Amino acid sequence: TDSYPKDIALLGVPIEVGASQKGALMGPAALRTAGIVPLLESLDFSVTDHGDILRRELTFTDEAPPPNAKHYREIKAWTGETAQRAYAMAKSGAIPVFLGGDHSLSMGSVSGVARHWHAQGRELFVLWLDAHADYNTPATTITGNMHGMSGAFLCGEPGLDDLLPRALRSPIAPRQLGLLGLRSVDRLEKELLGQRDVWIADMRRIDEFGVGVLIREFIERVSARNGVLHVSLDVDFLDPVSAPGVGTTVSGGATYREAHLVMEMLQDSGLVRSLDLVELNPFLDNRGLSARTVVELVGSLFGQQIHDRPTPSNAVV
Ligand code: HAR
Ligand code: MN
Ligand code: MN
Repeated sequence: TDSYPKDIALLGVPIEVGASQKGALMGPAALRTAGIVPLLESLDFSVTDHGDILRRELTFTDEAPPPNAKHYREIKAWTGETAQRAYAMAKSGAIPVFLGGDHSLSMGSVSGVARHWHAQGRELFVLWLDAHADYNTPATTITGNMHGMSGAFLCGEPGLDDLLPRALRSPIAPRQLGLLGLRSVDRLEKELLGQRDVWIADMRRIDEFGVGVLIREFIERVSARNGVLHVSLDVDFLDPVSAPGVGTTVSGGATYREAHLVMEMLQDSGLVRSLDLVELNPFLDNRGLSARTVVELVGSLFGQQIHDRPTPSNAVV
């Protein structure tokens, strides 16, 4: 019904304190080095690269942080700025693509785009491609790492209530969230998720039914509500064979082709209006392999056909 946007807006969000390991702040640079801009241009998008949010320009508050939320004040500063930038980018009509940075950046990116779509009267669905559920709260977390709390925050779970000013927040309902690729969930986190109407396809379900059947089911949930879709791609969704450059690898992840099929089917759906690329840690990578893999997936998501891809497509040079 509405035509697909021809503009893509890139924003680097080099945040790393939400993760347990340092290095994700180099993610945006690695994604650019791997050629994300020329790739999107080759697919006929008009690309505007807004550069990176600069840490030194953030505003830090000095309130007492809640318990069990490491680097709360810094993440609050990133989240506020990211949410405002995300809202403006979505409002411009472009497809915002957020280059991370650890997964705590999604607290800002999704809040901003959700606020835009809420104002348009459209429901925003969020597809979380991840080994982890990221559905901890300060009450359930074991580690206190805030990249493990993004999904719960976005669904309005308690414990981080002052992270974003109310005017910048636009919580989604748990039924608008889909988790694909799970294989590492904490006990209390699982208990909380079990009480919510989140759509979940873990690796066991992918093995049994195939990722194509599952992703079609989720796409149908979105289109049945005339919704739009935000994709949040955590590099650890992929098996470490294809993407070792991430701080929290978990074996048994999505294969290279499974991940591409997800992207190709999302492209066919025409529903994707924004994207996070998170947790890439170039310090841990193998000669750019993971950055290249992610950029290739972006190609499939935005219309590159398998028979139009260079051969060999993922050679490490
Ligand atoms: N569930 C664990 C925790 O809360 C691990 C979270 C790891 N998160 C990421 N993002 N790598 O998915 O600490
Ligand atoms: Mn994650
Ligand atoms: Mn993860």
